[in-house]
Amino acid sequence: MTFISHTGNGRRFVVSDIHGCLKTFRHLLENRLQLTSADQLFLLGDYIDRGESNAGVLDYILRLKTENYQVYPLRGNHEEMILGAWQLHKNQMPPHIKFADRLWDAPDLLDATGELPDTYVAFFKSLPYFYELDNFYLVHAAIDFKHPRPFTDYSTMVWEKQFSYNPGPKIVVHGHKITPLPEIIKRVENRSLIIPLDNGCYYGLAKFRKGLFNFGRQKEVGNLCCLNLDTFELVVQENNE
Ligand SMILES: [Mn+2]
Repeated sequence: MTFISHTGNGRRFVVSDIHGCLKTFRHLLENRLQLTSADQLFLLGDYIDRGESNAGVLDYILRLKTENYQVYPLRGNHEEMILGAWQLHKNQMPPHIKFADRLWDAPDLLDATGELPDTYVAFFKSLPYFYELDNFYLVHAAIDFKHPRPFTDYSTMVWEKQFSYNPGPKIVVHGHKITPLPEIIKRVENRSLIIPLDNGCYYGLAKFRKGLFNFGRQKEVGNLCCLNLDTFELVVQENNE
């Protein structure tokens, strides 16, 4: 079931591409939004890799769910990758090859024996590729509306970086492609049919800052953005890891 109804009077928030930045994510939810269990929180994937607190972000999301917060996480390409690597490892790898050698950037996810804990595997497997809401589609990367059955086109939904066609009427909110802040603000203000939310939060980490020249003006990336689906208010939280 991927249709999510707007229940009660709570707010509806969307956040994408947390990438291991737990402090920033918590500050956004707890201090800026003051999230309550009446609100719905949609997460567009890429919880892990790049930042330092990969396990921390997953544990926090799982804890919110346990505490009856209405959290709806989607699958990003980083979850797809780690799950694929894990399944390959379990099915095909000779036992002497450690899973850690196949992991890219999230060593803190592994237990003492170098395995991926069952709770994380179950979480990754549970993640859907999209949600449909009353006036929105939510997806990690893109939807190919020219595909005969777009919602079975899983690789586009987690990987595609080119996304420019949406016939409407529902707005698509997506992450995955780092988008400069002025462009995000413009798309939100215009209520565009395609709204990007990934502002490259992890570029606020010291180890990535030197990559910022790719984006021209530095102030335009490095924030975790949150969109209120009902008011179209955009909350921009600077990386504070
Ligand atoms: Mn991504």
